Amino acid sequence: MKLLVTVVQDQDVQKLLERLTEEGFSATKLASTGGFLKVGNTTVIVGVDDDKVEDVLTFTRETCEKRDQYSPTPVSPFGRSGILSRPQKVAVGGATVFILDVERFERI
Ligand code: 2BA
Repeated sequence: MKLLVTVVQDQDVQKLLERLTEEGFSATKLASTGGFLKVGNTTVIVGVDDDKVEDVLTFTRETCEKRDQYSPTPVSPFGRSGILSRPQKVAVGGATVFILDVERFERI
């Protein structure tokens, strides 16, 4: 069994959860915040059998979009805010997925 820990943009989470539920997967949604942009995102955790990992990755690819965002805090090329600072454009998503081995799973 694997645990997929997936960071997605808030705009995509509803589509992803609907798709996972339709396909019979259980998922848990956690509010989270990106360390770089310091804006809200969502972390979705899904426990699945090994042979279902690729299915979940496919649903994630199909529902989570890549978008450009600007860092809210100006970032200077010299590493701190200042007169030369300007907002930085970064490409966010579709999703960041960590795939972990699950040693044991119990539903009690
Ligand atoms: P944030 O940390 O807010 O990062 C948002 C986007 O900013 C990232 O998109 C990436 O394009 C850029 N970025 C992040 N750190 C950067 C840095 N040190 N220098 C320059 N640009 C940087 P994604 O890669 O799609 O990541 C989206 C969100 O996924 C992240 O939000 C974070 O919450 C999570 N994430 C990504 N990689 C992670 C990792 N290795 N460990 C833990 N969480 C991660």
